[in-house]
Amino acid sequence: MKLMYAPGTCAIGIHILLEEIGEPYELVKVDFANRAQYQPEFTGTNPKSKVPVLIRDDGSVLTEYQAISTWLGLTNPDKKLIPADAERHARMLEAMDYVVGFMHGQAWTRAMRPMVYTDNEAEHPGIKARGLEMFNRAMSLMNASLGSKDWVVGDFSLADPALFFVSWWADTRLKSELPANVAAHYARMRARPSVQAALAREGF
Ligand SMILES: N[C@@H](CCC(=O)N[C@@H](CS)C(=O)NCC(=O)O)C(=O)O
Repeated sequence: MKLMYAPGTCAIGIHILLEEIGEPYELVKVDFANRAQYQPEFTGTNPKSKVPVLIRDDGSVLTEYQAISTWLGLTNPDKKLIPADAERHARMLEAMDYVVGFMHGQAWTRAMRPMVYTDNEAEHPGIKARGLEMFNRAMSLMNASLGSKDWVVGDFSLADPALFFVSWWADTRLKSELPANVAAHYARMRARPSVQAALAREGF
């Protein structure tokens, strides 16, 4: 298996899951600084120009955090990354959709890449501000739904590395103070050997 990633991106979520699983995998770094994700060598593999990309042993390509993580969870049942219980399984999907789809896909993209929405630079500060507002509000909602649980749905699951990468961005890129329950989750994540290994291998 190969994980195509760029340092500092959401691909760290899949990287963490690969470390949790502990099977051999290769890392392939995509040079975002030189816009390699838009070059034919990369788009031939993923025409969406995004990481993470998982290239499986049969050569087939899987994209999107939720699809990749679900495949990894289902093909490694002994790691118990997907709850057996229907309620927890549904809550895991609910959290992942919110973090990946809304916090990252909508809020973070507005805050960091307003040019995706308009070429009119005069509008960029307003779009960024709206994105940050959406992101911070979503973080508060995640904080409330975490409550006193150690992990998003009780036991560690596919949703935890997703919450980790948005918390990591808030901590290291926004330098913002995480709300208490998310801060405790972030500290728990940072203490996991899988997270430490993934961060180290990406150069952090
Ligand atoms: N929905 C995708 C989002 C992937 C995504 O947006 N990746 C970003 C990095 S965090 C990317 O590759 N951006 C490159 C670009 O847009 O040029 C997922 O969850 O896997």
